[in-house]
Formats: sequence, C-alpha cells, structure tokens
Amino acid sequence: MSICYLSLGSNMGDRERNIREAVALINDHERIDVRKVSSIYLTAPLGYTEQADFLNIALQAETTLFPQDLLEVCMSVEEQLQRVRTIHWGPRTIDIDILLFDDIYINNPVLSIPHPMMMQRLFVLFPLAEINANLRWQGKSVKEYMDQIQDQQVCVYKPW
Ligand code: GSY
Repeated sequence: MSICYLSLGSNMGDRERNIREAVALINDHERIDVRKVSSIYLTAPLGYTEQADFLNIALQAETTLFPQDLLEVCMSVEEQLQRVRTIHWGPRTIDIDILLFDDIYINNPVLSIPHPMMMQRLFVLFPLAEINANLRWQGKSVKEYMDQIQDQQVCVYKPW
C-alpha cells in the first residue's frame, strides 16, 4: 500500500462541483482510498494570469496502484469531467496533479514526482499543510517551502 498526495484545481464552470465530482470519481476506483481532503481554497491564477480564479484542494490517498497507473486514473477522471483546455496554462474544468507518492522519485517525459512546481505554488502547499503539517520531501518540510513564498495568497472558500 502506498500513500500519495494529489492537487486538484478548477476555474471553469461550477468549480466546486467539478472538484467534488473528481474526488468522488477518484475514490470510486477500487484500488484508491481517499483518506484526507483539505478545505477548498480560493486562489488567484498563477502562470497565465488573465483567467478566472481557481478553487484548489489537496488530498491524501492510499493506493495499491503504481504511479503510472495512478496517472492514467487521474487523466481518465479529467476526461470524464470533460476537461476543456483551450490555452496552455489556461482555464480548465479540472486539473489533477500527482504531487508525492511515498518517497518515490520519478522524472520522465510523462510523469515527474515530486511534482516539479509544487514547492513554488502556495495553492498546492497550503492545502497540503492542512492535511499533513509534518510532510517533508527533498530535505524540507511543507512549512519551510511555504515560508519561502511571499508573493502569493490563498483563502479558505469552504471547509470540505
Ligand atoms: O497546474 C494547476 C493548474 N493551475 C493553477 C491552479 O490550479 N491554481 C492556481 N491558482 N493557478 C494555477 N495555474 C495553473 S496552470
């Protein structure tokens, strides 16, 4: 059994519903058990900033899948929610990123774990710290990564 952490975000359509449906679909998988889900956070877009605000969450799950198979499940859930993405880095109905998978390190053209951008994104770190304040990877704690970010804000939109 492995422990993984995922980040989910939506900034198109009914954002809260997209996120709740995605969590339900992930948990429906017979080899994934969602254990903890953060509050839902309202976050300003990073990257391409001329787009609507996002709702973001993080979740912790137990799984007997391999990381590559988990990625396929995430992509299938994105498809089931009819993810629309017209602009690279632009608006999307749902985005699901694998952040961490046990202490595994993977870096190939389709999958990088730990997620290479996660330490620069408060919309990832803040929800992650809510569900596991003791989390560490690559020699630092989630709080140390958060302390390095001064120019981003997140606020609680709704408890899970
Ligand atoms: O990779 C996640 C998609 N994304 C987001 C997001 O989920 N939240 C915020 N606030 N900004 C983002 N920019 C991108 S790309």
